[in-house]
Amino acid sequence: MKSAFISIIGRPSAGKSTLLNNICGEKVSIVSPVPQTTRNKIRGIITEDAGQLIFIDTPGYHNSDKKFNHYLKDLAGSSLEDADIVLYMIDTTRPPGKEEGEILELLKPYFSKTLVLMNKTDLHGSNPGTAAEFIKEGAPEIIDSGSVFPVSAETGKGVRAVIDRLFEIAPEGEPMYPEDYYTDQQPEFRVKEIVREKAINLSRQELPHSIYVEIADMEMKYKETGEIKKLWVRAFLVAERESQKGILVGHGGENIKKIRSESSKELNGIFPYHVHLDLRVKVNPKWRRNDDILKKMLY
Ligand SMILES: Nc1nc2c(ncn2[C@@H]2O[C@H](COP(=O)(O)OP(=O)(O)OP(=O)(O)O)[C@@H](O)[C@H]2O)c(=O)[nH]1
Ligand SMILES: [Mg+2]
Repeated sequence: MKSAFISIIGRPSAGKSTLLNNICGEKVSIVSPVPQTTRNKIRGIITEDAGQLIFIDTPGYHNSDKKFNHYLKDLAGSSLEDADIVLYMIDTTRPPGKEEGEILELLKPYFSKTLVLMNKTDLHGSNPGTAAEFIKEGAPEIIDSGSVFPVSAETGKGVRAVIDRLFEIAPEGEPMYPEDYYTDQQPEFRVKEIVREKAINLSRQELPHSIYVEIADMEMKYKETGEIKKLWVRAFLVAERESQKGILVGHGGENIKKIRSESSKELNGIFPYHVHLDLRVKVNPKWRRNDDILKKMLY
């Protein structure tokens, strides 16, 4: 049996989380058009006859002096050491540029265990040739070993070839999780992430980085048989400023109602029991500069 930890790394919005979801066949990691959506190491798992692959989705790698970005960058970087295999994802619709060069530099010690995925090949603007040139220049050994794969994380094109290669090169080992597991995330974390995704996708571009979700209260209700009947959750969408709170709430509370109903719909599709969500908005000024909050939230 094969068993491997596989870290997915790349620039913000390269499509790392989309890939993870496509591989697992479930919504494991939240996705949005806004860069820096993922803030944690998210595990997604697949088990086949050949063995088990455990994928670790990471925050988009982005250099910036802000404390918040340092945390995210460290999370992504720290996932490399422990990984058996690294999937380096490039968005072929964007020119490589300086940021891509920095990632390649970071990956240098791990080239021998790195596969390059050229993503978004389904889009008109995709230019895999430019991405291949970039890799050829900075990491010729990866090209030489045939470890470059064109894919579309969105449509799934080319993804099976990557999985087959992963099973081929994965080390021997026993599975770490039961075979029906596709993620190890706790319900509380999944609720927070789904609500954050809906809030990002229903907000203006400048808002998403300023929000996080806090669970104030969560209670499982059981049937007499001991089965879970209902999960009752009270959550807060937390913004940095009053003005942002206003945007999240929307005119007559319209926006927050929409965030709540879209979140509820998705949560009820994910969990095998009914989820009741009570969602409110509050302000926590400058939370992105607060170490205590960041430590609790980003891990
Ligand atoms: N057309 C197309 N869109 C894609 C593809 N992969 C990702 N996207 C889109 O690109 C955007 C970013 O995707 P994510 O999966 O959130 O990217 P990410 O790398 O996880 O981003 P961060 O978490 O911010 O680092 C979303 O709007 C996706 O729908 C692809 O193969 N084709
Ligand atoms: Mg992501």
